[in-house]
Amino acid sequence: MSTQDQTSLDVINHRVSKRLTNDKAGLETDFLHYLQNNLGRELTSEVDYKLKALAYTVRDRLMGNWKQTWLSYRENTNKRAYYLSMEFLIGRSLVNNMLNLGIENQATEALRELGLSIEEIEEAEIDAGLGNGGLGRLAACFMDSCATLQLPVMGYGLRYEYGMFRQRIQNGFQVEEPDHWLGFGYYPWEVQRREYTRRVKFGGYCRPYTDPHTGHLIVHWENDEEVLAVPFDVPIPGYKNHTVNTLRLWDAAADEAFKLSEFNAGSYFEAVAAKNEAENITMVLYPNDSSENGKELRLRQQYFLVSASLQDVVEQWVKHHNADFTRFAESNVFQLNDTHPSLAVAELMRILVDEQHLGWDEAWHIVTHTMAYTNHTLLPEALEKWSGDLMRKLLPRPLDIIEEINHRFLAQVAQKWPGDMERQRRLSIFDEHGMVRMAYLAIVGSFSVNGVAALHSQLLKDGLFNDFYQLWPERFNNKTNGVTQRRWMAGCNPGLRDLLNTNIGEDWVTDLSQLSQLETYLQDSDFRQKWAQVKLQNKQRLADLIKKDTGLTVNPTSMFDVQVKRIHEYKRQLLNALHVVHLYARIKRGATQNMTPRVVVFGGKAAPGYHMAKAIIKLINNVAQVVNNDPGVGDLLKVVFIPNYRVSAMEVICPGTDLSEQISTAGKEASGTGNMKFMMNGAVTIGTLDGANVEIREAVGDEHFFLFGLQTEQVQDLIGRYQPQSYIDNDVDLQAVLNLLEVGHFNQFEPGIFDDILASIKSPQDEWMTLADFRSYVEVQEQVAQAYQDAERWVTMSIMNSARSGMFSTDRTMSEYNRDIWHLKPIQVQTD
Ligand code: 26W
Repeated sequence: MSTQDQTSLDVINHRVSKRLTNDKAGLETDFLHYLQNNLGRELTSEVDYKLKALAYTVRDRLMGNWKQTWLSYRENTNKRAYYLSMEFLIGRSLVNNMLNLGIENQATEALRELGLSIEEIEEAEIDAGLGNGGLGRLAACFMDSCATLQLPVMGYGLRYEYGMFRQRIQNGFQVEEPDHWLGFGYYPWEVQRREYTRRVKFGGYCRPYTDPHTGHLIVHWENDEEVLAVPFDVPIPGYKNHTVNTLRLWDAAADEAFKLSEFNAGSYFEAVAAKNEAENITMVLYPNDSSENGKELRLRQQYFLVSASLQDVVEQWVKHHNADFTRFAESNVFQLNDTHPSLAVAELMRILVDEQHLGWDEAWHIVTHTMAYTNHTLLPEALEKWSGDLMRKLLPRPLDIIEEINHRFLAQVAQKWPGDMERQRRLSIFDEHGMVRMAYLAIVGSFSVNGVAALHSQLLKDGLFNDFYQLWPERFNNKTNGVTQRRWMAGCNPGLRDLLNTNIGEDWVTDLSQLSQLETYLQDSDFRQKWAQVKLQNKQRLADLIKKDTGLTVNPTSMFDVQVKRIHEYKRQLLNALHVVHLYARIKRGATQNMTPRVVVFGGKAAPGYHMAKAIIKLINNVAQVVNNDPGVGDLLKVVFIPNYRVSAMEVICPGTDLSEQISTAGKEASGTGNMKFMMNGAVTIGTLDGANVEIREAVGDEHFFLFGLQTEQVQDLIGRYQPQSYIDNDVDLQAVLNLLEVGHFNQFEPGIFDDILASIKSPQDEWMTLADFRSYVEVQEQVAQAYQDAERWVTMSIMNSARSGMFSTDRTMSEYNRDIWHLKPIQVQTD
């Protein structure tokens, strides 16, 4: 292009970008432009169109900075990080993007002028539910914080056509419905980038041959089927800082030209139908958290993610560095979100050795200096293992490579512990049944291994990964989780946001430690009153949601006692349910003196194949049915199961909560992150010493935290000699509760449906030791109830929880990942 052309292009570009103003008038013009000129709709048309018009208006304002960010990173020779995750639980994006752009108020005003309510439009956005729970939502919070910290981090994930299933409650049972979140149109926040399409291999076999020119042994992966990986990019704006990072989600597509030519004319139909097999790969998110099921399609998904993403990074590198890999390791780092993307260790070896023709040692040096692994669970049933036979069939070359990695690794083990065959057996990446232990592959291939809360990281070193810790102590570290206060306070709790802004300024939005200033307001009665008012308004908002979703009317002056999270035995929704039955029994026998009216709220999805979890949902709903319809109970107790718990529901739930239930069996919850969202929004926690609860209690002080239950060590000591019957024998309350359940008080016309639940908690084999903690839970719940009646004491606790929640921002978490693992330099995005 001539200089002349360039100058006139600059002029035009300038004009185009100046057209996009962030004032009310500019937003209004663009909104109407999209609604009328692009979508062909009127102000009176369906809300979906107005949402789309507003989303495009907002997205336009991200595009310039997105490109600038991309350019700054490309020009820059500094290091970059890639977050590899099978899940990104994004939720809605409209409010978040407007907030980070700083155009929320102007947009609200612009729409008001047109006679529209922005809330109604915001409510119409469907959650991008591309994740199960904690691990997926954590990835989304990380992306937000990295952009805000101006860190050059890119997310890589899968663009599932069906995200987390929608949960409907029918006659008290969970019913799963497909979540076709993309609807008929497409996702307004994504941009397809076909030009970066990659090809991923499956099947076939390996054939070694000698390069005639160099004499080197080369392995060819042949006769494979290739699936196209088409990237869709989602912009991730930082908070008012011009940075817009990228989340790249891969969509699987068949290579039509290739496929059709393979078949003769007679199999045309089969050839077209075969497209399905390729496109199936990104069809649906597996809805299991914490139990792996070894399905072939899941393995395909994992390899698809890893292969497309690594090819993407390596090909860009080759384009700009002419296949010189000497600086690759110091310029790139991959963070593996649990073991789900741990095939990355083998795949990067394959790319470097087979495709870039590096020697094994050089390639291994690169891999072990660029891979970092985060563990999110200690539960044995959640630890991934893949059958070697399945891998041989689907991924012959990566399996070869894993065998070679293991071979060399075990030689190292033999050197450190000569003659210790037992140790070699224990540490082998392949178990005695030829299954590949994915966590071991991840550890052997990574320079960093971290847990997600202090206790959890300690337990990894002491237990699960102890052998590896002895071998490589320097690899192990802790990174306590967090959540982003942009979404989980500023976005979802406008009442609190305004109160904070007027009293402590706005810095807390990017520096959550500023919340400690709240402690200076503890004696300020005007402030305290406003604090209580905000909470009450948020409880009214939650009450409205409950009314809309369940039909039940609840009183917002009652204590709102909330447990929302995936349904799992280790999280012990059952313990909470037993307490509810206990309160009900108390009311029925008239022991209501001094009782605090409560609304006990549950919410969460059960994995579709997890029978016990589904039975727990049914139990909660049946208890709710009986309690809520008993005229003798009234406002003293209401029980709610909110259907279809998801990110956007939590945005209403956490601001309106008084009591946060974090009651897992000690040592089982890696961290928890819901606990942090509640704390920031001024809820008080009742919890065990588990996961990040330990650090929450340390931060807020034990007088502002309700602790109960066995500790990790006590739980471990009890294994093998746990006798639930002894707790029953010594506890008349527990007897009364179990009796109501056993006589079928909550399932009068459904005999036997809770037998499995009863058997499990009464079994000496009950891993979760629910009955062991019943007495201390009930007693501490009584202390909670009394504390709530002392309104002044409760306000103090509420303010203190928020004030001391500063360290639970993912801004802190990401700074620590960067300081200890990534070593990236923040990059200020240049704007004109
Ligand atoms: C293979 C099936 C499967 C799928 C997902 C196994 C395990 C998982 C995840 C590890 C489950 C998960 O989300 N774990 C949660 O991660 C959060 C973020 O670190 C923690 O806060 C939670 O304590 C942990 O349960």
